[in-house]
Amino acid sequence: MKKVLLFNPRSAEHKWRIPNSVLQVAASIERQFEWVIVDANRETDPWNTIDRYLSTGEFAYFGSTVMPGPQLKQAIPFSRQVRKEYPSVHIIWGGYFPSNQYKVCLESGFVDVVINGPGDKCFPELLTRWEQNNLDWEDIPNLVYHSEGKMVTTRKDEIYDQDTLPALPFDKLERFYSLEKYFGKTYLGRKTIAYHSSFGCPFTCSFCAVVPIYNARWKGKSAGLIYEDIRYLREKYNADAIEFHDNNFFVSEKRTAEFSRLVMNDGMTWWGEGRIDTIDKYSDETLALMRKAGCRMIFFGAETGDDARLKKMDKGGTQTGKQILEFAARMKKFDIIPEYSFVLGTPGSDEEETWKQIRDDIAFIRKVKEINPDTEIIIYIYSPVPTEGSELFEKVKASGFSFPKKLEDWISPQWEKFDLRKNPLTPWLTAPMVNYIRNFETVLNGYHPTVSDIRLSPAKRKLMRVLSAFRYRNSIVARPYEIKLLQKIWKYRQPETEGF
Ligand code: B12
Ligand code: SF4
Repeated sequence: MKKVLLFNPRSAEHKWRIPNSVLQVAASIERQFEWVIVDANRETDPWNTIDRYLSTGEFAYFGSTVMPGPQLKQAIPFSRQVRKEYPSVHIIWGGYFPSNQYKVCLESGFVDVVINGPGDKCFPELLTRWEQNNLDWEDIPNLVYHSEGKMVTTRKDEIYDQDTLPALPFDKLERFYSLEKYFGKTYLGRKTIAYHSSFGCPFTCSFCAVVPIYNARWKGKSAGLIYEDIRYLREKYNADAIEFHDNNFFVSEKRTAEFSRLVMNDGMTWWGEGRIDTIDKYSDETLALMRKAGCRMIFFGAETGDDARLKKMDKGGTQTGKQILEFAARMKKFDIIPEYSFVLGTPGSDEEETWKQIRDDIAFIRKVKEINPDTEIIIYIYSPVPTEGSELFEKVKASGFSFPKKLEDWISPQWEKFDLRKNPLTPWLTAPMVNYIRNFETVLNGYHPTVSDIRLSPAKRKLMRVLSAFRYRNSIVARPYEIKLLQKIWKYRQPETEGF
């Protein structure tokens, strides 16, 4: 049997997290294939390590996970290099970028197969057939590849019962990289675990990359199994905090309450992502229980305070502007910090309406801050994802927007900004609009610096707040150079780009 190299391209400058994507893929082939992981976050020269492995001639498969943005900057050149120097090695990409943009990946000439969604069952099956020189893959789910000049997209499998999947091989990862260094110091604790406990999401927001892959389905690991992993990592490595990386950790109140009861006496602080309308249905008892069990902050997609636009975004559920405000107050009562993310810059019917939407959203964010000043605000600029058929995406296409036609174009500076949702190349957003949003964000971050930047001392926070007070209170946001300068000197961290 040939070996498999699993590559995690660099995704963060600091605070490496357990590379859960490739670790879960490794678990899926553990019994049949020998594998190694190259985590570029932990390498000074990742190509050198890849080359060292491949030059042994023992490897026939190079599997890379790819998120949009910075991971592409290594996934593209390294995959191209593998093809050039080791043409017999098969190249497989998985993760959110190739699942949503498979066409451009396959047309690159160096990606042989895209794993379209979870790889837990299709990847071992694909490798087994490849080993047997059997290229008949049409019945393997979750694949996209070229066959006889045509693109083949195989059927999507259901989301698997998470409790039946093999356990993550933490001990084997330790052979490549010391796990200690994966438990970074964050706002939540001295040693923070990154854990992923469910797949998909039951909703269909029209701007969200999870939707085309999971089509409103969700399945989570049971509370008991999550707790087993957490306890193992706590006992072995003294971890004291958890970032749940699920798209929607809180879908089931029962599971959340059960996990809270299990973790209650372990002194863990934790964070996860959820929906306002879902958690607003939680009882007061569950919310109190969660807080007591260490739930310190929850990330919510608030998106906008405008009910008509919430509807257009297919936000689903029952979220309204009024509820967003009331819920911020409710969270205050339970001492759980709501981290609200807003998506600004969705297309209006004309320039005037787009401007109005941006101004309304900013006014709404200020209102949220008045109601609960502890609310953390994350601002994204709308970057379309191909949610075919949604009203929003139809509008986007009608505006003349299209994704890059060549894979390499995704790593041009403009498209990188698009991925980071900082300055997208959407035809309806003018430069003054983007500047206005960015400048407001700078002033807001100056007046209300995030609590998650733990390097920012109380004195620095105070200085930044004093410096920004006049601008924030009087809504003067143009050219906030003095605040930008301080943020640059102090390397102010935005949790949306690098995590906590
Ligand atoms: C952790 C994470 C990060 C971390 C990375 C941490 C680190 N140090 O490595 C940080 C915070 C840096 C980050 C940043 C960004 N992220 Co991010 N991130 C995630 C998150 C929360 C978890 C990823 C994960 O570990 N999943 C767990 C694994 C087990 O699941 P999986 O990756 O889906 O893997 C399965 C399959 O996809 C497949 N698979 C995946 N890879 C491979 C590879 C092979 C070979 C095979 C066979 C199969 C396979 O099989 C796996 C097992 O079934 C996801 C959301 C999510 N829930 O997945 C977002 C997510 C991937 N990120 C996203 C984005 C957009 C970003 C950013 C680009 C932008 C932003 N502003 O957020 C930045 C980029 C910055 C950067 N520096 O790269 C989006 C992608 C959306 C899209 N349009 O495609 C997601 C989906 C969040 C979202 N809902 O919007 N991110
Ligand atoms: S609730 Fe969140 S994860 Fe679910 S579809 Fe909407 S934005 Fe995506």
